[in-house]
Amino acid sequence: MKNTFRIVFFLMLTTTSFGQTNTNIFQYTEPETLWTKVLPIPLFMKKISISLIAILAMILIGCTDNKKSEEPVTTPNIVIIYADDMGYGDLAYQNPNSKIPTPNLDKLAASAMRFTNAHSSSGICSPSRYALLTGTYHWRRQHNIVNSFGEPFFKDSDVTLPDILKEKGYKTACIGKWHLGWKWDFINEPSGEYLKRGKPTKFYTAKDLDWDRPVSGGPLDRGFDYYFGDGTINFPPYAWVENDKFIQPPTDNLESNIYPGFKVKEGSWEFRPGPMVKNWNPYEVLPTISKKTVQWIGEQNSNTPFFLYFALPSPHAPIIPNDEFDGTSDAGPYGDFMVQTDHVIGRVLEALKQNGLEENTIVIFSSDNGPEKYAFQRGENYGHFSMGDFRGLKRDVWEGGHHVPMLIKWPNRIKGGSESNALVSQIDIMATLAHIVDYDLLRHEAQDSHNLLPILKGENIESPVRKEMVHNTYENKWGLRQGDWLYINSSSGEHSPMPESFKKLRNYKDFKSEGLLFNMKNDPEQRINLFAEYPEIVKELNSELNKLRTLHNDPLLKKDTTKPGL
Ligand SMILES: [Ca+2]
Repeated sequence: MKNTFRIVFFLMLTTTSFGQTNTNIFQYTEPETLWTKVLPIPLFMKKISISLIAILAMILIGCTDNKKSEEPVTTPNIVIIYADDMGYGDLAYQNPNSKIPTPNLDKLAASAMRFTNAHSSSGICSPSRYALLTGTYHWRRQHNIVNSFGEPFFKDSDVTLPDILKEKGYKTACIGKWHLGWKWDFINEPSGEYLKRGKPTKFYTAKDLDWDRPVSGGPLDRGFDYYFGDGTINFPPYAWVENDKFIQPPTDNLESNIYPGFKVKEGSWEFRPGPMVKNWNPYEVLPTISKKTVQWIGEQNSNTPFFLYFALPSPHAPIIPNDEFDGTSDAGPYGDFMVQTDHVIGRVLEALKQNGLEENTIVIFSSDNGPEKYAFQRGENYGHFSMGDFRGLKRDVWEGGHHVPMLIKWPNRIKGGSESNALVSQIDIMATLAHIVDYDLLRHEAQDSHNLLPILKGENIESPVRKEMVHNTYENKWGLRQGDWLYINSSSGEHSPMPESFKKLRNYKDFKSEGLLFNMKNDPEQRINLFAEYPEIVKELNSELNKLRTLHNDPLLKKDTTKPGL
Protein backbone atom coordinates (compact mmCIF):
# COMPACT_ATOMS: atom_id res chain seq x y z
CA MET A 1 0.00 0.00 0.00
CA LYS A 2 2.81 2.38 0.89
CA ASN A 3 4.62 1.42 -2.32
CA THR A 4 1.50 2.19 -4.33
CA PHE A 5 1.28 5.56 -2.65
CA ARG A 6 4.92 6.29 -3.43
CA ILE A 7 4.44 5.45 -7.11
CA VAL A 8 1.27 7.53 -7.33
CA PHE A 9 3.03 10.42 -5.62
CA PHE A 10 5.91 10.15 -8.06
CA LEU A 11 3.50 10.15 -10.98
CA MET A 12 1.82 13.24 -9.59
CA LEU A 13 5.15 14.99 -9.29
CA THR A 14 6.17 13.85 -12.77
CA THR A 15 2.93 15.10 -14.27
CA THR A 16 3.27 18.37 -12.42
CA SER A 17 6.82 18.89 -13.58
CA PHE A 18 6.17 18.38 -17.28
CA GLY A 19 5.36 21.49 -19.24
CA GLN A 20 7.54 23.47 -16.83
CA THR A 21 11.18 24.30 -17.24
CA ASN A 22 13.71 24.57 -14.45
CA THR A 23 11.20 23.18 -12.01
CA ASN A 24 12.49 22.88 -8.48
CA ILE A 25 10.81 19.50 -8.12
CA PHE A 26 13.30 17.48 -10.16
CA GLN A 27 16.75 18.75 -10.93
CA TYR A 28 17.69 17.03 -14.15
CA THR A 29 18.43 18.08 -17.75
CA GLU A 30 15.44 19.58 -19.53
CA PRO A 31 14.13 16.43 -21.29
CA GLU A 32 13.23 17.98 -24.62
CA THR A 33 16.75 19.33 -25.17
CA LEU A 34 18.31 15.98 -24.41
CA TRP A 35 16.01 13.80 -26.45
CA THR A 36 15.66 16.11 -29.47
CA LYS A 37 19.27 15.33 -30.31
CA VAL A 38 18.80 11.58 -30.04
CA LEU A 39 15.39 10.78 -31.45
CA PRO A 40 14.55 11.76 -35.05
CA ILE A 41 10.79 11.76 -34.43
CA PRO A 42 8.11 14.44 -34.61
CA LEU A 43 7.78 16.81 -31.68
CA PHE A 44 4.40 15.58 -30.42
CA MET A 45 5.71 11.98 -30.52
CA LYS A 46 8.81 13.08 -28.66
CA LYS A 47 6.72 14.69 -25.97
CA ILE A 48 4.70 11.51 -25.55
CA SER A 49 7.83 9.31 -25.60
CA ILE A 50 9.61 11.56 -23.18
CA SER A 51 6.66 11.54 -20.81
CA LEU A 52 6.25 7.77 -20.99
CA ILE A 53 9.95 7.06 -20.59
CA ALA A 54 10.21 9.50 -17.74
CA ILE A 55 7.14 8.06 -16.01
CA LEU A 56 8.45 4.49 -16.45
CA ALA A 57 11.83 5.56 -15.14
CA MET A 58 10.20 7.18 -12.15
CA ILE A 59 8.19 4.04 -11.40
CA LEU A 60 11.34 1.95 -11.62
CA ILE A 61 13.20 4.39 -9.42
CA GLY A 62 10.33 4.36 -6.94
CA CYS A 63 10.30 0.56 -6.90
CA THR A 64 14.01 0.24 -6.34
CA ASP A 65 14.31 2.90 -3.65
CA ASN A 66 16.49 5.16 -5.80
CA LYS A 67 19.47 2.93 -5.04
CA LYS A 68 22.44 4.75 -6.53
CA SER A 69 25.32 4.01 -4.26
CA GLU A 70 27.92 1.39 -5.04
CA GLU A 71 29.07 1.47 -1.44
CA PRO A 72 28.29 -1.59 0.65
CA VAL A 73 25.16 -0.87 2.62
CA THR A 74 25.36 -1.16 6.38
CA THR A 75 22.40 -2.67 8.10
CA PRO A 76 22.99 -2.35 11.82
CA ASN A 77 20.22 -3.31 14.19
CA ILE A 78 18.49 -0.25 15.60
CA VAL A 79 17.00 0.08 19.07
CA ILE A 80 15.23 3.26 20.15
CA ILE A 81 14.60 3.43 23.89
CA TYR A 82 12.05 6.17 24.44
CA ALA A 83 11.42 7.23 28.03
CA ASP A 84 8.21 8.99 29.00
CA ASP A 85 8.36 12.37 30.78
CA MET A 86 11.99 11.87 31.85
CA GLY A 87 13.74 15.19 32.43
CA TYR A 88 17.21 16.30 31.37
CA GLY A 89 18.11 16.63 35.06
CA ASP A 90 17.03 13.09 35.96
CA LEU A 91 20.24 11.62 34.57
CA ALA A 92 23.21 11.45 36.89
CA TYR A 93 25.61 11.62 33.92
CA GLN A 94 24.47 15.12 33.05
CA ASN A 95 23.26 16.46 36.39
CA PRO A 96 25.98 16.39 39.06
CA ASN A 97 23.34 17.38 41.63
CA SER A 98 20.95 14.54 40.75
CA LYS A 99 19.61 12.57 43.71
CA ILE A 100 18.95 9.52 41.54
CA PRO A 101 21.53 6.84 40.69
CA THR A 102 21.30 5.82 37.01
CA PRO A 103 24.26 3.43 36.56
CA ASN A 104 22.98 1.78 33.39
CA LEU A 105 22.32 5.03 31.58
CA ASP A 106 25.65 6.38 32.83
CA LYS A 107 27.29 3.36 31.23
CA LEU A 108 25.35 3.87 28.01
CA ALA A 109 26.41 7.53 27.95
CA ALA A 110 30.05 6.48 28.35
CA SER A 111 29.80 4.41 25.16
CA ALA A 112 27.64 6.87 23.19
CA MET A 113 27.59 10.39 21.84
CA ARG A 114 25.70 12.61 24.26
CA PHE A 115 23.67 15.48 22.85
CA THR A 116 23.42 18.45 25.20
CA ASN A 117 21.08 20.48 22.98
CA ALA A 118 18.51 17.90 21.83
CA HIS A 119 14.79 18.56 21.64
CA SER A 120 11.53 16.72 21.26
CA SER A 121 9.08 18.17 18.75
CA SER A 122 6.44 18.83 21.42
CA GLY A 123 6.15 19.16 25.20
CA ILE A 124 3.64 16.28 25.33
CA CYS A 125 3.43 12.57 24.46
CA SER A 126 1.58 11.72 21.23
CA PRO A 127 2.87 14.64 19.13
CA SER A 128 6.53 13.96 20.02
CA ARG A 129 6.08 10.27 19.20
CA TYR A 130 4.52 11.06 15.84
CA ALA A 131 7.40 13.43 15.08
CA LEU A 132 10.01 10.82 16.03
CA LEU A 133 8.37 8.14 13.88
CA THR A 134 7.77 10.34 10.81
CA GLY A 135 10.62 12.86 10.84
CA THR A 136 7.98 15.58 10.70
CA TYR A 137 6.95 18.41 13.00
CA HIS A 138 3.85 17.30 14.90
CA TRP A 139 2.11 20.62 14.28
CA ARG A 140 1.73 19.81 10.60
CA ARG A 141 -0.91 17.37 11.84
CA GLN A 142 -2.17 18.27 15.33
CA HIS A 143 -1.11 19.75 18.65
CA ASN A 144 -2.89 17.68 21.25
CA ILE A 145 -2.44 14.12 22.45
CA VAL A 146 -4.62 11.24 21.30
CA ASN A 147 -7.22 10.80 24.00
CA SER A 148 -8.58 7.48 25.23
CA PHE A 149 -10.28 5.71 22.30
CA GLY A 150 -9.03 8.52 20.06
CA GLU A 151 -8.41 8.36 16.32
CA PRO A 152 -4.90 7.67 14.96
CA PHE A 153 -2.48 10.60 14.87
CA PHE A 154 -1.29 9.24 11.51
CA LYS A 155 -2.83 9.42 8.07
CA ASP A 156 -2.61 6.14 6.15
CA SER A 157 -0.39 7.87 3.59
CA ASP A 158 2.26 8.80 6.21
CA VAL A 159 5.61 7.11 5.66
CA THR A 160 7.15 6.10 8.97
CA LEU A 161 10.60 5.16 10.19
CA PRO A 162 9.64 1.46 10.48
CA ASP A 163 8.14 1.65 6.96
CA ILE A 164 11.45 2.65 5.41
CA LEU A 165 13.44 0.19 7.51
CA LYS A 166 11.07 -2.60 6.47
CA GLU A 167 11.74 -1.73 2.85
CA LYS A 168 15.40 -2.27 3.63
CA GLY A 169 14.74 -5.76 4.97
CA TYR A 170 14.41 -4.95 8.65
CA LYS A 171 12.21 -6.82 11.07
CA THR A 172 10.36 -4.15 13.07
CA ALA A 173 8.79 -4.23 16.52
CA CYS A 174 7.15 -1.80 18.89
CA ILE A 175 6.92 -2.80 22.53
CA GLY A 176 5.34 -0.66 25.26
CA LYS A 177 3.52 2.64 25.07
CA TRP A 178 1.78 3.40 21.78
CA HIS A 179 -0.44 6.44 22.45
CA LEU A 180 -0.82 7.21 18.75
CA GLY A 181 -4.40 6.04 18.31
CA TRP A 182 -6.27 3.15 16.75
CA LYS A 183 -9.35 2.83 14.55
CA TRP A 184 -11.76 1.61 17.19
CA ASP A 185 -14.77 -0.41 16.19
CA PHE A 186 -17.49 0.72 18.56
CA ILE A 187 -20.73 -1.21 18.78
CA ASN A 188 -22.43 1.30 21.12
CA GLU A 189 -22.32 4.92 22.07
CA PRO A 190 -20.42 5.35 25.39
CA SER A 191 -22.65 3.88 28.06
CA GLY A 192 -20.69 4.78 31.21
CA GLU A 193 -20.88 8.05 33.12
CA TYR A 194 -18.66 9.60 35.80
CA LEU A 195 -18.14 12.99 37.34
CA LYS A 196 -15.28 14.83 35.65
CA ARG A 197 -14.47 17.92 37.70
CA GLY A 198 -18.03 17.76 39.03
CA LYS A 199 -19.60 17.45 35.58
CA PRO A 200 -21.30 14.20 34.39
CA THR A 201 -19.17 12.81 31.52
CA LYS A 202 -19.76 9.75 29.34
CA PHE A 203 -17.16 7.03 28.82
CA TYR A 204 -16.93 3.79 26.83
CA THR A 205 -17.40 0.62 28.86
CA ALA A 206 -16.44 -2.99 28.18
CA LYS A 207 -19.78 -3.75 26.52
CA ASP A 208 -19.40 -0.88 24.00
CA LEU A 209 -16.75 -2.61 21.89
CA ASP A 210 -16.29 -6.01 20.29
CA TRP A 211 -12.99 -7.19 21.79
CA ASP A 212 -12.70 -10.28 19.63
CA ARG A 213 -12.17 -8.28 16.45
CA PRO A 214 -8.67 -7.08 15.53
CA VAL A 215 -8.17 -3.38 16.14
CA SER A 216 -6.71 -1.57 13.14
CA GLY A 217 -4.84 1.71 12.68
CA GLY A 218 -2.24 0.87 15.33
CA PRO A 219 1.43 -0.16 15.13
CA LEU A 220 0.87 -2.91 12.53
CA ASP A 221 -0.56 -0.33 10.12
CA ARG A 222 2.39 2.03 10.71
CA GLY A 223 5.22 -0.24 9.63
CA PHE A 224 5.70 -2.48 12.66
CA ASP A 225 5.68 -6.26 12.20
CA TYR A 226 5.03 -6.83 15.87
CA TYR A 227 3.46 -4.99 18.78
CA PHE A 228 3.09 -5.84 22.41
CA GLY A 229 1.84 -3.42 25.03
CA ASP A 230 -1.05 -1.87 26.87
CA GLY A 231 -1.47 1.16 24.61
CA THR A 232 -1.17 3.90 27.23
CA ILE A 233 -0.80 3.07 30.92
CA ASN A 234 -3.32 5.63 32.22
CA PHE A 235 -5.85 5.31 29.37
CA PRO A 236 -8.37 2.53 28.74
CA PRO A 237 -8.61 -0.18 27.67
CA TYR A 238 -6.53 -1.59 30.53
CA ALA A 239 -5.53 -4.77 28.70
CA TRP A 240 -2.64 -6.32 26.80
CA VAL A 241 -2.58 -6.07 23.04
CA GLU A 242 -0.39 -8.36 20.98
CA ASN A 243 -0.13 -7.23 17.35
CA ASP A 244 -3.73 -6.13 16.72
CA LYS A 245 -5.59 -8.42 19.12
CA PHE A 246 -6.48 -8.33 22.79
CA ILE A 247 -4.88 -11.21 24.66
CA GLN A 248 -7.72 -11.20 27.17
CA PRO A 249 -10.87 -9.13 26.58
CA PRO A 250 -11.76 -6.44 29.12
CA THR A 251 -14.88 -7.39 31.00
CA ASP A 252 -14.72 -4.97 33.94
CA ASN A 253 -14.72 -1.17 34.04
CA LEU A 254 -12.66 1.38 35.89
CA GLU A 255 -15.37 3.76 37.05
CA SER A 256 -13.25 6.79 37.98
CA ASN A 257 -9.74 8.16 37.62
CA ILE A 258 -8.59 6.50 40.84
CA TYR A 259 -7.34 2.95 40.67
CA PRO A 260 -9.01 0.75 43.31
CA GLY A 261 -7.10 -1.78 45.38
CA PHE A 262 -3.62 -0.29 44.87
CA LYS A 263 -1.82 2.76 46.21
CA VAL A 264 -0.07 5.29 44.01
CA LYS A 265 3.27 6.23 45.57
CA GLU A 266 3.50 9.87 44.47
CA GLY A 267 1.11 12.28 42.71
CA SER A 268 -2.20 11.05 41.30
CA TRP A 269 -3.24 7.97 39.36
CA GLU A 270 -4.33 10.10 36.42
CA PHE A 271 -6.32 7.21 34.98
CA ARG A 272 -9.24 7.73 32.60
CA PRO A 273 -12.30 5.58 33.31
CA GLY A 274 -13.08 2.75 30.91
CA PRO A 275 -12.84 -0.98 30.16
CA MET A 276 -10.34 -3.13 32.01
CA VAL A 277 -9.33 -6.73 32.24
CA LYS A 278 -10.39 -8.39 35.47
CA ASN A 279 -7.68 -7.99 38.14
CA TRP A 280 -5.60 -5.66 35.95
CA ASN A 281 -2.61 -4.49 37.97
CA PRO A 282 -0.81 -1.33 36.77
CA TYR A 283 2.25 -2.33 38.80
CA GLU A 284 2.75 -5.22 36.38
CA VAL A 285 2.98 -3.05 33.25
CA LEU A 286 6.66 -2.06 33.39
CA PRO A 287 7.97 -5.51 34.45
CA THR A 288 5.83 -7.23 31.81
CA ILE A 289 6.93 -5.11 28.86
CA SER A 290 10.55 -5.36 30.02
CA LYS A 291 10.35 -9.13 30.10
CA LYS A 292 8.70 -9.19 26.68
CA THR A 293 11.41 -6.94 25.23
CA VAL A 294 14.22 -9.12 26.56
CA GLN A 295 12.41 -12.16 25.18
CA TRP A 296 11.94 -10.54 21.76
CA ILE A 297 15.61 -9.60 21.57
CA GLY A 298 16.45 -13.22 22.45
CA GLU A 299 14.53 -14.34 19.36
CA GLN A 300 16.62 -12.19 17.01
CA ASN A 301 19.79 -13.25 15.21
CA SER A 302 22.50 -11.64 13.18
CA ASN A 303 21.05 -12.76 9.82
CA THR A 304 18.13 -10.33 9.73
CA PRO A 305 18.56 -6.74 10.91
CA PHE A 306 15.91 -5.50 13.31
CA PHE A 307 14.43 -2.26 14.50
CA LEU A 308 13.04 -2.21 18.02
CA TYR A 309 11.09 0.79 19.27
CA PHE A 310 10.95 0.24 23.01
CA ALA A 311 8.59 2.87 24.38
CA LEU A 312 8.64 2.94 28.16
CA PRO A 313 5.57 3.95 30.19
CA SER A 314 7.90 5.38 32.83
CA PRO A 315 8.74 7.55 34.67
CA HIS A 316 5.38 9.04 33.50
CA ALA A 317 2.63 9.18 36.14
CA PRO A 318 1.23 7.13 37.80
CA ILE A 319 4.46 6.98 39.77
CA ILE A 320 4.40 3.31 40.68
CA PRO A 321 7.85 1.78 41.23
CA ASN A 322 7.74 -1.86 42.23
CA ASP A 323 8.30 -2.39 45.95
CA GLU A 324 11.84 -3.71 45.55
CA PHE A 325 12.87 -0.26 44.26
CA ASP A 326 11.40 1.67 47.20
CA GLY A 327 14.04 3.88 48.80
CA THR A 328 16.68 3.28 46.13
CA SER A 329 17.00 7.02 45.40
CA ASP A 330 17.13 10.21 47.42
CA ALA A 331 14.33 11.78 45.40
CA GLY A 332 11.25 9.97 46.72
CA PRO A 333 9.05 7.50 44.80
CA TYR A 334 9.65 9.27 41.46
CA GLY A 335 13.39 8.86 42.01
CA ASP A 336 12.79 5.17 42.77
CA PHE A 337 10.71 4.86 39.59
CA MET A 338 13.64 6.40 37.70
CA VAL A 339 15.97 3.81 39.27
CA GLN A 340 13.63 1.07 38.07
CA THR A 341 13.49 2.63 34.60
CA ASP A 342 17.29 2.69 34.53
CA HIS A 343 17.32 -0.94 35.68
CA VAL A 344 14.93 -1.97 32.87
CA ILE A 345 17.08 -0.17 30.29
CA GLY A 346 20.09 -2.03 31.71
CA ARG A 347 18.30 -5.35 31.20
CA VAL A 348 17.53 -4.52 27.58
CA LEU A 349 21.13 -3.49 26.88
CA GLU A 350 22.36 -6.64 28.60
CA ALA A 351 20.03 -8.75 26.44
CA LEU A 352 21.66 -7.27 23.32
CA LYS A 353 25.07 -8.20 24.71
CA GLN A 354 24.05 -11.71 25.82
CA ASN A 355 22.69 -12.45 22.36
CA GLY A 356 25.84 -11.27 20.60
CA LEU A 357 24.04 -8.31 19.03
CA GLU A 358 25.64 -5.42 20.88
CA GLU A 359 28.41 -4.65 18.41
CA ASN A 360 26.15 -4.28 15.38
CA THR A 361 23.38 -2.37 17.10
CA ILE A 362 22.72 1.36 17.16
CA VAL A 363 21.08 2.34 20.44
CA ILE A 364 19.26 5.65 20.63
CA PHE A 365 17.96 6.84 23.98
CA SER A 366 15.76 9.87 24.58
CA SER A 367 12.58 11.08 26.28
CA ASP A 368 9.38 12.34 24.65
CA ASN A 369 9.15 15.56 26.71
CA GLY A 370 10.18 17.19 29.96
CA PRO A 371 9.11 16.11 33.45
CA GLU A 372 5.53 16.22 34.79
CA LYS A 373 4.38 19.03 37.10
CA TYR A 374 5.21 16.99 40.23
CA ALA A 375 8.81 17.97 39.51
CA PHE A 376 8.21 21.37 41.12
CA GLN A 377 7.39 19.85 44.50
CA ARG A 378 10.18 17.31 44.13
CA GLY A 379 12.66 20.12 43.68
CA GLU A 380 11.44 21.76 46.86
CA ASN A 381 11.24 18.51 48.86
CA TYR A 382 14.39 16.71 47.78
CA GLY A 383 16.56 19.26 46.00
CA HIS A 384 16.33 17.08 42.88
CA PHE A 385 15.46 19.09 39.77
CA SER A 386 14.14 16.85 37.01
CA MET A 387 14.24 19.74 34.55
CA GLY A 388 17.90 20.37 35.42
CA ASP A 389 18.77 24.05 35.16
CA PHE A 390 16.13 24.67 32.51
CA ARG A 391 13.04 26.78 33.04
CA GLY A 392 9.62 25.08 33.05
CA LEU A 393 8.57 21.51 32.38
CA LYS A 394 6.19 19.25 30.42
CA ARG A 395 3.73 21.10 28.11
CA ASP A 396 5.75 24.34 28.25
CA VAL A 397 7.47 26.12 25.37
CA TRP A 398 10.03 26.96 28.05
CA GLU A 399 13.18 24.91 27.57
CA GLY A 400 12.18 22.43 30.31
CA GLY A 401 9.26 21.26 28.17
CA HIS A 402 11.25 19.92 25.22
CA HIS A 403 15.01 20.04 25.99
CA VAL A 404 15.50 16.33 26.53
CA PRO A 405 18.26 13.79 27.15
CA MET A 406 19.58 12.09 24.01
CA LEU A 407 22.28 9.49 23.45
CA ILE A 408 23.31 7.65 20.30
CA LYS A 409 25.57 4.63 20.54
CA TRP A 410 27.06 2.72 17.61
CA PRO A 411 30.07 0.61 18.56
CA ASN A 412 33.19 1.22 16.46
CA ARG A 413 31.46 4.04 14.55
CA ILE A 414 30.54 6.70 17.08
CA LYS A 415 33.10 7.71 19.66
CA GLY A 416 32.02 6.60 23.12
CA GLY A 417 31.79 9.31 25.75
CA SER A 418 31.76 12.05 23.11
CA GLU A 419 29.53 15.11 23.32
CA SER A 420 27.82 17.39 20.86
CA ASN A 421 26.25 20.73 21.69
CA ALA A 422 24.73 21.04 18.21
CA LEU A 423 21.08 21.95 17.97
CA VAL A 424 19.32 18.67 17.13
CA SER A 425 15.83 17.24 17.26
CA GLN A 426 14.34 13.78 17.62
CA ILE A 427 12.79 14.61 14.25
CA ASP A 428 16.31 14.20 12.82
CA ILE A 429 16.59 10.54 13.77
CA MET A 430 14.62 9.37 10.72
CA ALA A 431 16.79 11.08 8.08
CA THR A 432 19.92 9.96 9.93
CA LEU A 433 18.86 6.32 9.97
CA ALA A 434 17.64 6.54 6.36
CA HIS A 435 21.15 7.58 5.34
CA ILE A 436 22.74 4.81 7.35
CA VAL A 437 20.62 2.10 5.69
CA ASP A 438 20.90 3.75 2.26
CA TYR A 439 17.24 4.65 1.90
CA ASP A 440 16.67 7.69 -0.31
CA LEU A 441 13.91 9.73 1.22
CA LEU A 442 11.36 11.15 -1.17
CA ARG A 443 10.40 14.76 -0.76
CA HIS A 444 7.24 14.03 1.18
CA GLU A 445 9.03 11.67 3.56
CA ALA A 446 10.62 12.89 6.82
CA GLN A 447 10.12 16.44 5.62
CA ASP A 448 11.61 18.19 8.66
CA SER A 449 14.37 15.69 9.37
CA HIS A 450 18.07 16.56 9.10
CA ASN A 451 20.83 14.03 8.68
CA LEU A 452 23.03 14.03 11.81
CA LEU A 453 25.74 11.76 10.39
CA PRO A 454 28.35 14.53 10.04
CA ILE A 455 27.95 15.20 13.77
CA LEU A 456 28.00 11.51 14.69
CA LYS A 457 31.14 11.03 12.65
CA GLY A 458 32.79 13.85 14.56
CA GLU A 459 33.42 15.87 11.40
CA ASN A 460 34.42 19.51 11.53
CA ILE A 461 31.21 21.07 10.33
CA GLU A 462 31.43 24.58 8.92
CA SER A 463 27.73 25.37 9.10
CA PRO A 464 25.31 23.76 11.51
CA VAL A 465 23.31 20.72 10.39
CA ARG A 466 20.21 22.38 11.79
CA LYS A 467 20.11 26.15 11.58
CA GLU A 468 16.76 26.55 13.25
CA MET A 469 14.03 24.73 15.10
CA VAL A 470 10.44 25.50 15.96
CA HIS A 471 9.36 24.86 19.55
CA ASN A 472 5.67 24.25 20.08
CA THR A 473 3.18 22.30 22.15
CA TYR A 474 -0.23 23.94 21.91
CA GLU A 475 -1.53 26.22 19.17
CA ASN A 476 -1.27 29.45 21.15
CA LYS A 477 2.47 29.53 21.85
CA TRP A 478 5.45 29.14 19.53
CA GLY A 479 9.19 29.51 19.79
CA LEU A 480 11.88 29.76 17.13
CA ARG A 481 15.45 28.82 17.89
CA GLN A 482 17.97 30.15 15.39
CA GLY A 483 21.61 29.78 16.36
CA ASP A 484 21.97 31.18 19.86
CA TRP A 485 18.77 33.21 19.63
CA LEU A 486 15.42 31.99 20.88
CA TYR A 487 12.27 33.96 20.22
CA ILE A 488 8.93 33.12 21.87
CA ASN A 489 5.79 34.83 20.57
CA SER A 490 4.25 35.20 24.02
CA SER A 491 5.08 36.89 27.33
CA SER A 492 5.72 33.46 28.87
CA GLY A 493 6.67 29.96 27.74
CA GLU A 494 4.50 28.54 30.46
CA HIS A 495 1.57 26.17 30.13
CA SER A 496 1.86 24.30 33.46
CA PRO A 497 1.68 27.06 36.11
CA MET A 498 4.86 27.34 38.15
CA PRO A 499 4.11 27.61 41.90
CA GLU A 500 5.19 30.88 43.54
CA SER A 501 7.27 28.88 46.02
CA PHE A 502 9.24 27.33 43.16
CA LYS A 503 9.71 30.72 41.48
CA LYS A 504 11.11 31.98 44.76
CA LEU A 505 13.32 28.93 45.21
CA ARG A 506 14.88 29.35 41.76
CA ASN A 507 14.61 33.15 41.72
CA TYR A 508 12.49 33.42 38.57
CA LYS A 509 10.88 36.71 37.56
CA ASP A 510 7.84 36.99 35.28
CA PHE A 511 8.18 39.03 32.08
CA LYS A 512 5.82 41.68 30.82
CA SER A 513 6.78 42.10 27.15
CA GLU A 514 4.46 40.77 24.43
CA GLY A 515 7.18 38.39 23.26
CA LEU A 516 10.47 37.01 24.61
CA LEU A 517 14.00 36.91 23.28
CA PHE A 518 16.86 34.98 24.88
CA ASN A 519 20.47 34.37 23.99
CA MET A 520 20.58 30.68 24.82
CA LYS A 521 24.35 30.45 24.76
CA ASN A 522 24.75 33.07 27.49
CA ASP A 523 21.46 32.45 29.22
CA PRO A 524 20.29 28.81 28.91
CA GLU A 525 18.15 29.26 32.03
CA GLN A 526 16.00 31.88 30.26
CA ARG A 527 16.29 34.62 32.87
CA ILE A 528 17.36 37.64 30.77
CA ASN A 529 14.70 38.80 28.33
CA LEU A 530 16.30 40.78 25.47
CA PHE A 531 13.04 41.46 23.63
CA ALA A 532 13.18 45.26 24.09
CA GLU A 533 16.92 45.50 23.32
CA TYR A 534 16.88 43.81 19.92
CA PRO A 535 13.68 44.78 18.07
CA GLU A 536 15.24 44.00 14.66
CA ILE A 537 16.10 40.44 15.69
CA VAL A 538 12.63 39.99 17.17
CA LYS A 539 11.07 41.21 13.93
CA GLU A 540 13.24 38.92 11.83
CA LEU A 541 12.62 35.84 13.97
CA ASN A 542 8.89 36.50 14.18
CA SER A 543 8.72 36.81 10.42
CA GLU A 544 10.79 33.63 9.96
CA LEU A 545 8.60 31.74 12.42
CA ASN A 546 5.46 32.75 10.56
CA LYS A 547 7.07 31.83 7.26
CA LEU A 548 8.05 28.38 8.53
CA ARG A 549 4.60 27.74 9.89
CA THR A 550 3.19 28.49 6.45
CA LEU A 551 5.87 26.92 4.28
CA HIS A 552 6.14 23.73 6.24
CA ASN A 553 2.58 22.88 5.42
CA ASP A 554 3.58 22.46 1.78
CA PRO A 555 5.32 19.11 1.28
CA LEU A 556 6.78 20.19 -2.07
CA LEU A 557 8.90 22.82 -0.40
CA LYS A 558 11.09 20.27 1.36
CA LYS A 559 14.74 20.69 0.56
CA ASP A 560 16.86 17.92 -0.90
CA THR A 561 18.66 15.49 1.34
CA THR A 562 22.20 14.29 0.82
CA LYS A 563 23.62 10.89 1.48
CA PRO A 564 27.18 10.88 2.72
CA GLY A 565 27.17 7.39 4.28
CA LEU A 566 29.16 6.41 7.34
CA1 LIG B 1 5.41 12.02 27.75
